[in-house]
Amino acid sequence: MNTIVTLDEFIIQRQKDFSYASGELTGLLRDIGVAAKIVNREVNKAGLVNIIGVEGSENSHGESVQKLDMYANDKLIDCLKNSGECCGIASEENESFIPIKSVASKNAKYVVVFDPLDGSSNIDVNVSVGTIFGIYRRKSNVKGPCKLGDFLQKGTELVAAGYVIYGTSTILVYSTGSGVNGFTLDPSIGEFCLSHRDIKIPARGQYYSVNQGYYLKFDVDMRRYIDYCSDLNLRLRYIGSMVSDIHRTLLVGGIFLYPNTRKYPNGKLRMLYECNPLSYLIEQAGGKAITTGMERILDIEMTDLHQRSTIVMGSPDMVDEMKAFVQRYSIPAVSKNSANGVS
Ligand code: AHM
Ligand code: MG
Repeated sequence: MNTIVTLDEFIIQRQKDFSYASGELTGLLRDIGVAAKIVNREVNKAGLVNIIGVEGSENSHGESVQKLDMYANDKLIDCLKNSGECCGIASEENESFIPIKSVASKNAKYVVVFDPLDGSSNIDVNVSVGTIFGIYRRKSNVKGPCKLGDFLQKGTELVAAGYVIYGTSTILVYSTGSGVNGFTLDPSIGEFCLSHRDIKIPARGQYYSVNQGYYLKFDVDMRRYIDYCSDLNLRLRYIGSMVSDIHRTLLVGGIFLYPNTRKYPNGKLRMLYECNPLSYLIEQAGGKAITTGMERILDIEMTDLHQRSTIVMGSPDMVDEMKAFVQRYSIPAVSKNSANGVS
């Protein structure tokens, strides 16, 4: 008989592997797991209760906020506030970070960043959405409140990151820097159970994933590369929920792209809440993540909580090939400007 390993058992087991671990990170991960179960319960019954639909407010990016987003946001904040292991939170749904007063005189060492419900435009049509999170060790003094600088750290400083996908099954995938593991929620016992041990992304895959509807709004380099993917007979898959697109990419390989468009000249996806945590996971699984300017995502300096970036990530050979392709065929700056109608 196969032995079931629950998320809690696995986290505790892993803590024993690190002699320096104090248990705080372990506690945080467990609290995120609890919040994920609560959010999962509501996502699953979204069609039954009057919780779906636009709430009527706008988030800090000027986008309409849906009720389930706010529910997930509130639950994650509540769970983390009560944990006592976290001194501050930054959420995609909040303009500023939220300092947390120390609980039971603990001097919490970590800050948590998250996108509570990524892909929210998909909620009303029953397509998979997800929660993305990242954990950083604070830079400021543990005796005082957390500061902006605790959040504006490069992705290389992440101590843990993960996501939860609320899909055909609910799966939590995380890494603390020594590989990536996935846990599927067994609703009959209410536990996340180890189902995807030590995930390794294939070196290549059959899929490219990009919003092809924006094709004419992409730079010529990206258009050519997308044509090349099509010429290679790669299959196009684009869910429009980054967690779902990255989950597929992680398991079966492929390349995911969100280049700059006219509407989003710096790219749409947020560094802190989407690009960094998911790039960390992809790298931990053996993949690569760069900008369309060929810079490693995890090396990008952070200047703003809601900073955006372009992104190309996935199977290592495919990202390398994209880089080589664009470098080989890129139009020199002068003629590129004239190609875009700029004189
Ligand atoms: P969100 O955080 O507001 O849901 O936006 C992020 C989402 C990603 O999940 C997804 O990859 C992307 O936006 C889809 O954008 P588009 O519809 O422009 O292709
Ligand atoms: Mg998002």
